[in-house]
Amino acid sequence: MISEKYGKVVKGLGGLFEVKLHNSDERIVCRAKGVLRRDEERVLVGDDVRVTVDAETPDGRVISEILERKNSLIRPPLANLDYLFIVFAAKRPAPVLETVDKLVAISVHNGIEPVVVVTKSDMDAALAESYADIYKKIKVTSFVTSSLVGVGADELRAYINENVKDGKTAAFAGASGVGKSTVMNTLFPELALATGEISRKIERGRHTTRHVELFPLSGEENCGFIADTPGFSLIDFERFDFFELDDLAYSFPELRSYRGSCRYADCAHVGESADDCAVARASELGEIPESRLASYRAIYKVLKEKKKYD
Ligand SMILES: Nc1nc2c(ncn2[C@@H]2O[C@H](COP(=O)(O)OP(=O)(O)OP(=O)(O)O)[C@@H](O)[C@H]2O)c(=O)[nH]1
Ligand SMILES: [Mg+2]
Ligand SMILES: [Zn+2]
Repeated sequence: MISEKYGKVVKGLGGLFEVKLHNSDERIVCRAKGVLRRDEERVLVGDDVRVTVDAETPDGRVISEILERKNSLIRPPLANLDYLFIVFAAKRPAPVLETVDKLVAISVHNGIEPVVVVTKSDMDAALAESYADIYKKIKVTSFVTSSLVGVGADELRAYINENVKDGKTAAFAGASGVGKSTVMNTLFPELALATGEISRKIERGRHTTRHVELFPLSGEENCGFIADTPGFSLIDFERFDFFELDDLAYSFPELRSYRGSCRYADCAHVGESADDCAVARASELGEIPESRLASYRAIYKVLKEKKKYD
């Protein structure tokens, strides 16, 4: 007897996938058919899939189709995201805002709502607030938290409960050791995720979380899902999801309103003088945060180089 079931992939490890069936608590473990194990068409956590079940064969559960995706990311490897919580610490590890801004740009480019979470405010509350202010200024929802002294958890939980529902999916992403798993445990203690130490010498995380996993936020039908993901290392950014140079300015939302205001229609807003470039002018006036423009220009340079060789 062959039957078909539909569900969402919540975990994938060593060629086996765990699928939570729609409108049910039941989870089944299955493999994926050949073509769905290859690079471009690989099954991702977050995928809605059809599973073909052959009751007569052992191993007879196979993901036979990936249903249409809203979006998919390479890092973190997830499909159908609605929200990306971009997590970085006020200190230890010190944030690299260019990396944060890459994640914001990738979210915007893929139609995913970016949300910034600054952790470890107990280490330097003023610094944590100043980071959050950068993102508030450009109208990205931002939170300041400390899992150590219990700051910000109620606000963040309320935001998640209000928005991540009706089958929507959110993921926590960021460098290793910033406290992604810790903050998720503070928000939802029943998750009981493993958390790790920070190396004293190099002030980096130790890659405690090893795989992406999606957790239903309640047992209710059509609840929301949140994912914990392994922290990035710097090398990961070499193999990042990226997009065309021409799409970059659109992925920095605060630049959009200056479109058409520079002296030259094709102004790339890189290194132009404030006389010619409305973005440079806006930055001098403090309308655009300095670090954001610096990130934009750094990413521009990388994409421009890449375009040359494509
Ligand atoms: N001072 C302070 N330390 C924190 C806070 N949140 C987490 N930590 C510590 O930071 C370290 C790393 O936390 P994790 O939650 O494992 O970090 P992660 O982002 O999940 O790291 P990976 O799984 O490797 O990506 C642990 O030692 C935590 O105790 C915080 O708010 N304040
Ligand atoms: Mg973790
Ligand atoms: Zn310009």
